[in-house]
This record gives sequence, C-alpha cells and structure tokens, in this order.
Amino acid sequence: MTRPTSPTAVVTGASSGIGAATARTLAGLGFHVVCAARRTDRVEALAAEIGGTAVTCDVTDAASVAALAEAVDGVSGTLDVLVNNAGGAFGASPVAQADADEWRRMYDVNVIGLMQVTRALLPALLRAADGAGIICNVGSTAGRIAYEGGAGYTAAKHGTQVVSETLRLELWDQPIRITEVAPGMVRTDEFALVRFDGDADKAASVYAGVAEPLVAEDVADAIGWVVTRPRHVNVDELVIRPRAQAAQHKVHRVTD
Ligand code: 8X3
Repeated sequence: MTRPTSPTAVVTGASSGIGAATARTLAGLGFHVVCAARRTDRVEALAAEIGGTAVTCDVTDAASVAALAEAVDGVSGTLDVLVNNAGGAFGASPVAQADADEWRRMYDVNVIGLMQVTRALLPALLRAADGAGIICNVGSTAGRIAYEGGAGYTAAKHGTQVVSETLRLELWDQPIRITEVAPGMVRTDEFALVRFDGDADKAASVYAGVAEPLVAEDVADAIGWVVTRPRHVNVDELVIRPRAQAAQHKVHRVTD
C-alpha cells in the first residue's frame, strides 16, 4: 500500500456533526484523515468524499480501539493529529431521578473512550515528524459549569477537561501538545435528539428562539486552527459559544 505523504489525522465520532465537519476541515487543510466511528456506512461515505480512510470504531470497546491503532499504523505509522471527538449526552434528569445506566454510558464514551483512544494512539503521535503531534479533545462548556438536569453529562465533560489537563502535565517533557476545544450551544442533527432519546420537540426546544446557534463547521474551524499552530504553541483550551449565549443560562431567545 502507498503511504500518504500528507500529515495524518484521526477523528473519532466522525459519522456526523462536529466529527464529520472536522474531518472535512482537516482534509481541506491537507491532512489524510482517518474517519473513525461506529456507523460503517457513514464513515465510508465520508472517507470516500474527502480521500481519507474509514475505520469502524466504538471508542468504548478496547478491541475496537486496538483495531483503530492497527489501521493507523497501516496508513502511516505516525500520527500528527488526534481529535478525540466521540462523546455525547444521554438524558437530562435531575440527580434525584437519574438513570445510572445513562450516567455510565456518558462516562464510558466521554472519558473512558477518550482515554482508550489516546493510550492506543500515543506511540504513533510521539513519532510525528519534528515533534508536531497534537491531541485535541472535544470538551464542552458543560465541562466548566453545572446546570439543572445536566449532572450526568456535566460530570462526564468535567472528566474530559480534567483528563486533558492531566495529560498535559504527564506528557510535559514529550514532543506532543494537548489541547481542548470546549463548545457551548451547537445545533447539530443528532446531539439533542440523542440526548432526548429521539424526542424531536424536546430537542428543538434547546435551540428555540436562538437565531444563530453555533453549527458543526464553526467548531471544526476552531479545531482546524488549534491543530495548525506552530509546534511550540499549545492552545490549552478554547471555549467557543454563539454570540447569543453569554453564559450557560444566559441565552438570547427571541419569541413572537
Ligand atoms: C453541549 C453543551 O449546553 O448542551 O456540549 O451542555 S450543553
């Protein structure tokens, strides 16, 4: 197999939303992108569109992550960029009514999944040319604050943030950068729909009256910027919200 001469990036959760947009953005910036997600048909279509590589991967499954690492070795043997994007929210119950399985699933994908992929791909990242390897973890403003009904998700996203910070400390003398992009309100096809178990009305109410929530491409643009800074520049964290969201609860909604 011919190895790509362009730098290589892995994006997890690449089947939709921020992950798919990030894969497209990085391909546009000249990366060969390994598009990883559970839904094979989607990552295959995306990889065909952007000239990348598709890998079916469930980040919560250790064997699946090991197969991703093997696929990356097969593509290039080194890795320049890892975007740990796979994540999500399931449910919005107050703690008093919380569903323990939903909480486990959130911790599993937002924290354990990120750890497993990072652990598996770190050797390839450390082999990046000129010490230019970089990890960008997709966090959330939910990893900075608390809100009612959000504890399962905010606890998990605080986990994403703390793991990012810890990695930066642990790898301080290694040729690699650890960054986090933390978006606020982003309207994607699936985030709110998944959170509310397919309830389209509840999902739509999250964005009700907000003229311009962020879209996946806004976050992808920020990730593209973070990972293309010169190799001595580490953007520790970048919080990005729509203009209408001054703070988690302070959202400008127009109702008629
Ligand atoms: C998504 C942000 O406000 O829905 O990561 O928790 S929020």
